[in-house]
Amino acid sequence: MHKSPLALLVLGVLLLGFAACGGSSSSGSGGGGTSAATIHLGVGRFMDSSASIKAGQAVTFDDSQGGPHNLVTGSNGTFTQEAGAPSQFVSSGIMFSAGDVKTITFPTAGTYMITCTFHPSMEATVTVS
Ligand SMILES: [Cu+2]
Repeated sequence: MHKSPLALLVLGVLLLGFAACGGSSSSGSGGGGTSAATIHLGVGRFMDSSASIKAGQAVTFDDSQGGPHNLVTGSNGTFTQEAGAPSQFVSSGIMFSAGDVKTITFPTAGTYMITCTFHPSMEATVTVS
């Protein structure tokens, strides 16, 4: 049994897609939305407390000058399920180590509170119109 040409083509496109995304926070064609705002993470705090984007655009969470963080939707360090929030925001959080830069697409309009399970005083709001 051998792989069909179509399966190989799909695999190739996937590999190219990963290669194109590697190491870069900017998103080009395909896949995620355009990064329209940046929230900088410092040591134990958000350096930007809010961001406003349009549905389908992305927020870049830039921890290049910060420390370890674990972001969830919610407030006061506690995860709260928020309808329409990006699927990456799960109860176990989005882990950041110092130097990480992650771009997250928000597909659905709404106001999303984001906090850090390590630092409950960290709170930021992403408004998606
Ligand atoms: Cu934190």
